[in-house]
Formats: sequence, structure tokens, C-alpha cells
Amino acid sequence: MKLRVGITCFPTFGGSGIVATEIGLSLAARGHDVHFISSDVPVRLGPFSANVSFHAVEARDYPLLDPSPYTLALASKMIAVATYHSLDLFHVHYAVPHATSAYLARQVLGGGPKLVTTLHGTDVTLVGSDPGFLPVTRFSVLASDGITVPSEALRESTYVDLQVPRTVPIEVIPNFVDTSVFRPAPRRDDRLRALFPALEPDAAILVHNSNFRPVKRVDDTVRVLAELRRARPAALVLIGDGPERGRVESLARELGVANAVRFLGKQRSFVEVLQHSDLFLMPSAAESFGLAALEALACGVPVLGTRVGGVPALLLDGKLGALCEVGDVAGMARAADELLGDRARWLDVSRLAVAEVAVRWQREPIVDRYEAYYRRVLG
Ligand code: GMT
Repeated sequence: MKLRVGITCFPTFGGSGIVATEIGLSLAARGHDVHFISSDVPVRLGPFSANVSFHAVEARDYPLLDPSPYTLALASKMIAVATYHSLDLFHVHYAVPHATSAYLARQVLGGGPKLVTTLHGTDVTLVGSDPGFLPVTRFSVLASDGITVPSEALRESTYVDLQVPRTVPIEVIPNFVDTSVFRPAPRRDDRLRALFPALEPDAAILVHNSNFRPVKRVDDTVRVLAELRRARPAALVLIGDGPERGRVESLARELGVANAVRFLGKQRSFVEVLQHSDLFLMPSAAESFGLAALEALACGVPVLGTRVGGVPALLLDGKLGALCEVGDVAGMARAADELLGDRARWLDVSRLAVAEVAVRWQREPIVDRYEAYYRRVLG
């Protein structure tokens, strides 16, 4: 049976929007009708496809409405799309405020589409559990017909931080990656070295990709580089942008490694950068899953991560790279040096990463799980 699904996500570069977009595209390719309802076109939404439409939530700009109430505008758009396209289901990604808008839309519609909420991370651990949002977030999540999370770790946080009763079922469906895009380069070469004119020929290239928010601890990537360079030549490529960027740029100058760090800013397509890097750094203070790391693993790049949230499970307890404590810069530099200094081990880890991604985190089998879950929720 063909499904008519309304997907709501943030349109920006974050992982929740990427996962939402990939689910929608995969469902559309299977013949389902997919309606993206968001403030802007999601960054990874590709070219026209017959089964995909995009509905922009229009901000209302009245002098009294400052700030403009996005939650209400989104609910109104959801009502319109559900009515005119006879939606079976809303699938919202990131609870704040999307689950609340969907709850409101369903109240106005007197039922209407079922609601699946996928929690992604800080909508539970940081924003959703902030006392300013907790009561409404918790209520909206509990009002959903189905709740999913990408990791066991986030399921546990949802019970604890959002105070959801343990009798409420929460489905774990891991994130995934499109391995037709994120895959090892047919032949690795030196193309990233062009970013660093004065770099030593045998230097290792470290890479990081995030939204540069404090929780990502991007400054630790620069500290690790500075420490590692005492042992071996290395450079760092940073993808993404956000509030911490200025601080990290200053730190690179302060630590005397500015010439070995390149800030690429937001990139729509960065797979080539991953494919030609030696190590992905993810020093986050919290991470429900770590989609950016999964994309690196799929390209055969080992990951150095922290022992938080879903990261140990993603890195198979360190087998796909290494795990360190949050803020342990010296430990991270040591782990990086050990892995980069042992070519045979690096190759084993790289091959294992690609093989494990193929078995555990491929897009289509995981979208199968979402589809089966939708059908369960629809009864
Ligand atoms: O929760 C966030 O910080 C935003 C979110 C995003 O949109 O980037 O990131 C979370 O969701 C991703 C996709 O499920 C996960 O891969 C990230 O680990 C998770 N971030 C955190 O938990 C900090």
C-alpha cells in the first residue's frame, strides 16, 4: 500500500535533517508520496523527483509578533498539507518544536495523520530537558503514536532526561549512510595537500565535520593536532561552521598551528575530503549517534571519538578507530599517533570500517525498518 508521509526537519546541515531527507528520498524511490514540510529546502534534497514535494513554512511578519511564532506557522502548514494531500503520517525529526507543531495540527484536524517522532540528541539531552522546554517537549513526545531514537544511549537518556515512563516503548532504529556516495576513493592520492603548501610530504591529514557548537568541542581537534605534531607531521581540515569557529581560529594561531589547519566552512559535498583523509576526529561532549563519523567510516577513514552516548557502539568499542575520555587531549594525540604510525593496523581498521558499515548501517535495510515501523503505527 502506498503511504503518504509528511516529513518535518530542520533544513540545515545537521544530522537530523540529513537522516530525515534520506528517509524521504528512499521512500519516494519506493513509490510512496513524500511531502517535506520545513522552513527551507533541506540541504541534501536532490533534483526533482515525481514523488517528492516541498512545502515551505512561511514566517508571518507582523509588528506584534516578535519573534515570529514558527511553531504555529509550522502547525498551520502541516494542517494544510495533511488536508490537501490526505497524509497518513507525520514523521517529525527533532522534537523541539516539531513534535509540538504536529500535536497541535492533529488536535485541530481532530485526529488526522498518525505521528512518529524521531528524537535525535540535543532535543533530549540539552534543549528538550531544559526547564524552559521540558514540560511541552515531554508532553508532545508522549502524545506521539510512535517514538524512535538512533541509539540505545539516546533511548536511555529519553527515559531519564525527558522523564518518559519506562512503560512507553521507544524504538531504536540506527542512522545510516548512502554507501553509493560515501565509499572509499578508488585510489587515494595527495589532493588535500594542495590545501597546505608548506606541509611535510608524509604528513597525516586529520578531518572533522560539525556545526561548530560548544557540544562538539572543536577546539579539542586543534589541541590534538598541536600535540600530535610534536610526534609526527600532521594537518587538520575542518568542515562546517557555527558559533565556535572564531574561537577555534584564534586558538590555532595561539598554538602556532594555523598553517596546518584549514577551515573549509559549510560544504554541500565533502565526500572527497573524507576519502583522502587519514583520521576523523570527533571529540564531542555528547553525541547520540555520530552521523558525521559514520560518513567517515563508510569512506574507510578510522574515527577517534569520545566515550559518550552512542559513540562507543558506533565505533564497536574502539575497533573502528579509538575511544578516549572527553577532553583528554593528550590521550587522543597518543591514540592518533599509534594508529597513524602503524600502517598495517590503519589498513585493517579502514577495511573493517567499510565492511561493518556495509553490514550494519546501509540506507535501504534501515529505511525498511522505518517503513515497517510506520505500518505498525498505522495499525
Ligand atoms: O541533536 C543535535 O545536536 C542535532 C542533531 C543534528 O541535527 O545534527 O545531531 C544529533 O542527531 C544526529 C542525527 O541523528 C546524530 O548523529 C548526532 O549524534 C546528534 N548530536 C548530538 O547528540 C549532540
